[in-house]
Amino acid sequence: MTPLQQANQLFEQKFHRTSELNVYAPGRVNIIGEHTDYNDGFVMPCAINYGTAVSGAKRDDHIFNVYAADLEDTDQFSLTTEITPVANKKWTGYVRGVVKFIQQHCPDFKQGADLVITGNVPLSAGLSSSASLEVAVGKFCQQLGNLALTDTQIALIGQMAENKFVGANCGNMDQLISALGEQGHLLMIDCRSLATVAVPVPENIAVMIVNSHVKHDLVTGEYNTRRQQCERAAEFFGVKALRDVSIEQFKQREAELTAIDEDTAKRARHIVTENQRVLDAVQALNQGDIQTLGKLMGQSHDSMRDDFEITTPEIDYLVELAQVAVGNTGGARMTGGGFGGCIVAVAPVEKVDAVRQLIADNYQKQTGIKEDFYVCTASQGVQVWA
Ligand code: GAF
Repeated sequence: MTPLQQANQLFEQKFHRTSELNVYAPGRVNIIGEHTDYNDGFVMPCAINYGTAVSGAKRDDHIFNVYAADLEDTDQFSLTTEITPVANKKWTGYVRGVVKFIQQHCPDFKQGADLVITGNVPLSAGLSSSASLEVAVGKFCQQLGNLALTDTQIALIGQMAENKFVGANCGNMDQLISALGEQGHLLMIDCRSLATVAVPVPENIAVMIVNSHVKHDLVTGEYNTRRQQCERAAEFFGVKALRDVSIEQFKQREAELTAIDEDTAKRARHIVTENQRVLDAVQALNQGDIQTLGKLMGQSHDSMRDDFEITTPEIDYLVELAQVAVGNTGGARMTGGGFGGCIVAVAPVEKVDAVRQLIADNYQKQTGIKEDFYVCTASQGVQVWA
């Protein structure tokens, strides 16, 4: 059963009526361009065939009555009083935060609803389950209230909810791809101008995701530290964001920055070179050159491991195995925020079994952890179903 069918069914069971509005928003995997989004740079993710569904119907009051089916938990709040966070119930922040910031755009939005939420994005795996929830809830509200909001605005509201309500200082990539993804395509996003370029996934090429099932507690703290280091580097170069520093400009002053703060110099080197790798990857894909894409993914991983320092031994090992299995026909790298989560591998479909097998034979033996392996489809962004 799809998440939407499930949400529909659960809605009927829970509220004894038929849902009037059904929305689905996907998670994402990032092919290349990591931690570049909050540096106003470039990313190239795709939406995946795992996502979050919201089914609901209007109430005749101003209450949002929410059932999170997967957590078997509920939340109620009024749209006519100030919306505030609930302690120790993190998931409610994604819903409440989105509704709160929608009201900042559309102050007349006070329509109550009963809602059921369910999804199949693996949680805490770095595949953007929270962004897909934010975008699904945002789209639900837009449809419910017939609000003049574009999908891009909904994505940015989701990011704002995460930054200012949930308290995670993320960039805009995850929400944008969940809102704007295109079936069969990767989306190159300029995270400053928000311009997008859809790049077709070449025929016969598979996008594989391997969940390491490693998650470190320090994710939020380390993520914020990386952001601060990037901001410090931008200040050093006298620019708004590291997006504005070319590789040549970086090299000219690299030694000077290293002498002041070596870590900051390394973080900047990752961002400056990663932005270029995204642009090169677009070009390679447009020429159907998967070998070059694979090389760029490998360089991106090395840069995340050595310069940005956001990988773990388990993730490095998974990447190594995937790289051995795909050889020079494709590539592999860590994907997402880091400190665990998933790797992504791209290669001709006939390589899928070899990648799956090599990892199945070795990863658990080496780490004691069993991985999950997915072949995913580049999918459409947020959608409304009658
Ligand atoms: C997380 C964040 F939410 C994104 O904004 C992005 O920075 C990503 O890590 C790293 O590329 O998913």
